[in-house]
Amino acid sequence: MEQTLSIIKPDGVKKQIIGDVIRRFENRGLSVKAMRMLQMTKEDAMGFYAVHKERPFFDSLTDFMCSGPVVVMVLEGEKAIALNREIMGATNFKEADEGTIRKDFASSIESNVVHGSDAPETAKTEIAYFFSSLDIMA
Ligand code: DGI
Repeated sequence: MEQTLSIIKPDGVKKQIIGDVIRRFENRGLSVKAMRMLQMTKEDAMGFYAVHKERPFFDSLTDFMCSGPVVVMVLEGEKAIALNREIMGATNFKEADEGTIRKDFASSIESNVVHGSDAPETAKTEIAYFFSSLDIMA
């Protein structure tokens, strides 16, 4: 069993597709082990995406991520990190496979509805960014 961090980004919350997104995870065997709605500050978003701080889109990305509430979740399952990313689809929705969340709901490369950790080490640090071990169900 593996855990990963999932975020339904501000565009997903605004589009009122929280339920649709979680349904897709659960349909594929991922279980929600922790969940919280919050609104990040600019500093929170900059910290979360620090790995991208040299990228030209960093300011825009972090503005977007604190533009409204998000839903953060810990998802658990077999190969949860890769499975979550498969369900999400490619970063650029134009390149995303049919039936993925981003293909069906994203409206730009930035407003792409969901975030998912990309490796075990990042999953660990991203989960710890939002949750304490007491928040995560066994
Ligand atoms: O792990 P991902 O979210 O699929 O992608 P990532 O970690 O490479 O990038 C993080 C987010 O940054 C991504 O979901 C959307 C945004 N992003 C990535 N590449 C670009 C971008 N935004 C803009 N405006 N332009 C980009 O080329």
